[in-house]
Amino acid sequence: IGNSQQPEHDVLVIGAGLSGCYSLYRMRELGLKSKCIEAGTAVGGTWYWNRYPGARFDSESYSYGFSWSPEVLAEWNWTEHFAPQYETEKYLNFICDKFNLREDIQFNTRIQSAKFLDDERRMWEVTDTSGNVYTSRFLITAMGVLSNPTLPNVPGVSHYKGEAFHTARWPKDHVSFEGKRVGIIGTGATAIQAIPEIAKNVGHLTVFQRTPNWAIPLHNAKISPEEMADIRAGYPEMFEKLQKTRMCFIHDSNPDSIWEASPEQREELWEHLYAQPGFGMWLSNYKEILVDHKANDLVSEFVAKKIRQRVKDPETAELLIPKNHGFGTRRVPMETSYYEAYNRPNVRLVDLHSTPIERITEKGLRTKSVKEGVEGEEYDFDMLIYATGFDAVTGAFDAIDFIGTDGKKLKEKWEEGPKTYLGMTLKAMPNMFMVSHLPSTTADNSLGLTANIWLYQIMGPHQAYGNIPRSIEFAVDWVSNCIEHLHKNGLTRIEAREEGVKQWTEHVHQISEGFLSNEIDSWMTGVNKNVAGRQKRIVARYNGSAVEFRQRCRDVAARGYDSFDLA
Ligand code: NA7
Repeated sequence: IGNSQQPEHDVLVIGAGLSGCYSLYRMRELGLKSKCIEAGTAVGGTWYWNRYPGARFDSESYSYGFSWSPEVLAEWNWTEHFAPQYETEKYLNFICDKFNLREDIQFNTRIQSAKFLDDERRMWEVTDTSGNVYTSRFLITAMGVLSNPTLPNVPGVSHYKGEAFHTARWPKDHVSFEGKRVGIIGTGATAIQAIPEIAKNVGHLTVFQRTPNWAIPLHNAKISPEEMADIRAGYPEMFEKLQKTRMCFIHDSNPDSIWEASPEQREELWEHLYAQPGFGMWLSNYKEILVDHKANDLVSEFVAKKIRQRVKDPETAELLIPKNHGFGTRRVPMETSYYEAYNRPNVRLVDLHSTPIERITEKGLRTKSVKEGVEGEEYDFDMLIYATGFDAVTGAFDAIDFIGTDGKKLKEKWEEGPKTYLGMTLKAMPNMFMVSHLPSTTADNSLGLTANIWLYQIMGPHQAYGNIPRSIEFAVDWVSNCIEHLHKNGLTRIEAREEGVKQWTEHVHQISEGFLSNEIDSWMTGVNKNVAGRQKRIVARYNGSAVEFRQRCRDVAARGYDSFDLA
């Protein structure tokens, strides 16, 4: 521990995923005494914990990788257009080896509380769950947006005696499905990746679906060495482009209006996009589809038609087609033979709307009847898989007692949704920076609400979202430039102002107006029915373009951070 006036560290980073590792790299580059604390046994964050079958990117691998190291770009080869979990985990380990980052990472350590000490000492006192205390001038939270898994709020979860896994806590050891009766709860982006993989090797798989999602084909493929050489040669151009697109994806936005296209032209565009790899159907669609119910109905009907074509049993197909939300208004899962999995004789879909889960039992689970003529059933399983998602965005913050200068816990202050300045800083939490939370996307309605704005809302509270590593790089660079500025000017305290937080939060709310997604429950609107206090929709994300978000943050830096209180 440092002495009572001087902290032990200049910078403490919480989390050793993509954002934590890059933060550590940059802080060490500045010559600051830095330490990173990680709950897991190794680096990787999302790509360490989510090792369930089928886990992979749905942004193009080369567009997801870091851009800041020419050596890494020159040496690392991606082998698939959408890399699987293990390849990404290996990638981050490769970076940590290369820059010796691991020597400053402490594993197996979970942070419990973080308190800003009085203004004289100007440091954070951080305590882990074993009671060890760390002091640091600056605190960087790099805990991820989707890092706090949740189990279903049904009785009996602890009673089940068979093998049970949450997809975000998947074991490192091989899990065999051979000949087993497996039940999986959830049909979000995770389950939609896992189900076809599990179905290949399982005795019997029962999928419990509450809300169906509009999934579209990923069209993954291997990358040959020749293709990788071409990708590498195109890196400068590609990264430049990613700085210009609203969501930092390689997919171009589409300025065209659906109302100026004939039915044949629409069909032609949608067939083309449906056959494209990646998020094109979501990001390169007509500009109205995420803001205009009528436009959204048309594209939803196209995707419904595809589901009907691909699923042989008409009743199952109808259950898989969302009826209460339109295409793209929730996070669009990307799939590889997901719909075809239901054509296998050993896969069954159970609709939880007609028979909700009553309880988890010792042997499996029991559903109950809520509709006349549809009976509940008793299911026995050898394995139960919870693909039930996360307490997203602010969940990781709620799991730690952050206490600022006003003595209040952050969790209490964010009950009505996060309030941030630039999505990276907070009032009453001096010297704390958030680099991987939901960046509130700054959608600018005056530009016209285009399809691609919405995705932005994913990273940290109120930060620009989209292709997450692009947002991470920007946030980490902005924070390190800020810390460097403070250091050079002999400043040891920075705090967002009430006025700044108010304006930013209003801006975030204002730019999110008009999106159909605001009318839908999902983790992106902060709703998690399994968590008390997460029943109400909030504006957690920044719905504007990354381009504008960055410009606003750069302007603040260019003015010498004069919108902050500095001392
Ligand atoms: P999601 O997208 O939050 O999906 C969780 C799924 O689990 C979803 O289908 C839920 O149904 C279902 N769920 C949750 N609780 C229950 C209960 N109690 N009973 C039945 N079904 C339940 O999480 P994912 O892990 O799939 O994806 C998260 C993100 O990770 C993803 O968007 C990517 O960005 C990466 P519901 O929809 O709530 O009715």
